[in-house]
Amino acid sequence: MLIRHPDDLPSSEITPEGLYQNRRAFVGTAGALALGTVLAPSAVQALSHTGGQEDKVTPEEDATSYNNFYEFGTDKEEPKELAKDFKPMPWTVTVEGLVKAPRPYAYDELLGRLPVQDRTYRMRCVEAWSMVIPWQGVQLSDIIKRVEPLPSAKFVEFTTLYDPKRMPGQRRAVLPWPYKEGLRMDEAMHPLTLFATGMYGKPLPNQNGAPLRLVTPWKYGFKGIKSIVKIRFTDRMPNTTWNDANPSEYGFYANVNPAVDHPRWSQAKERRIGEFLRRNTLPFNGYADQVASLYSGMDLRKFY
Ligand SMILES: Nc1nc2c(c(=O)[nH]1)N[C@H]1C(S)=C(S)[C@@H](COP(=O)(O)O)O[C@H]1N2
Ligand SMILES: [Mo]
Repeated sequence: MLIRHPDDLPSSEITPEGLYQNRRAFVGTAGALALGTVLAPSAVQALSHTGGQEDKVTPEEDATSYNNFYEFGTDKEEPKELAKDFKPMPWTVTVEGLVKAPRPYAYDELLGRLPVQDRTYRMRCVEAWSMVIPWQGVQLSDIIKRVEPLPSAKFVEFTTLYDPKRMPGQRRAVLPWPYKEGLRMDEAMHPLTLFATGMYGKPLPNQNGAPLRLVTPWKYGFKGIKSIVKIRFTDRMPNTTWNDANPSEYGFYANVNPAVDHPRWSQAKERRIGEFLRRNTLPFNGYADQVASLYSGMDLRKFY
């Protein structure tokens, strides 16, 4: 992510047209998930404002073999291979900070009986490629309500597992471990924001962040922190890994914005995996109707 310009990406970035699948509408199988939950009525119009262009679901094979997960290697092909023996369960998420009862939650205790959402979202990576992924998961707002933050909580910080024995990429200091991300409380409570537990109707593959990862579809892909073991509520804007590693290139907000260039390349266009011609990148990744009001009055060139 720090090193390569999008135009230098290997041809493996571009899916051969032959792999292209013509699946417009994905019908989810929430029952395949191990949460013992009910499928929620689709409260949110997930795909909207495609800028006149069609959105097709990215082939599962591409979404599970071209990954960014530095805990399992810095090359896009490495996570699938290096994470294949990772055992995500049992899993515990520690809830800390400005919350009524800070304590560890077993995975099922945190998520059990919350409605499972089926949401097909566009994902736009800062490296100027994009995908369309059918996620299953729970609204982060439902989890936050369950753990009862205090009114003084203004931000939420998320932390990935740190365990170099299980995550071989952590044996090298390619990033300041553990990986961290954060959201403002209103972003975390927004109905588009998911904790994904599955994709393509199956439990989340290890390389995609098993057993639990964040999905905020109006933000660049790096916000989507994987394999989350800690949720901390705070009254101060938390540090984030990419901002710590390279503050001039990655800000806290990370809202998809075609008008604000990355210092080393433009964000105006993107290459959808599986397509040849580039598409125009849309403000807030096409979710402006749902989320732009969160940022009214903010200078989005300054708060990138
Ligand atoms: N813990 C952790 N989470 C992470 C990353 C990472 O390296 N470590 N990479 C991020 C980046 S830059 C992207 S683009 C997405 C990629 O998600 P995917 O592999 O499921 O497409 O994961 C994000 N979440
Ligand atoms: Mo990314």
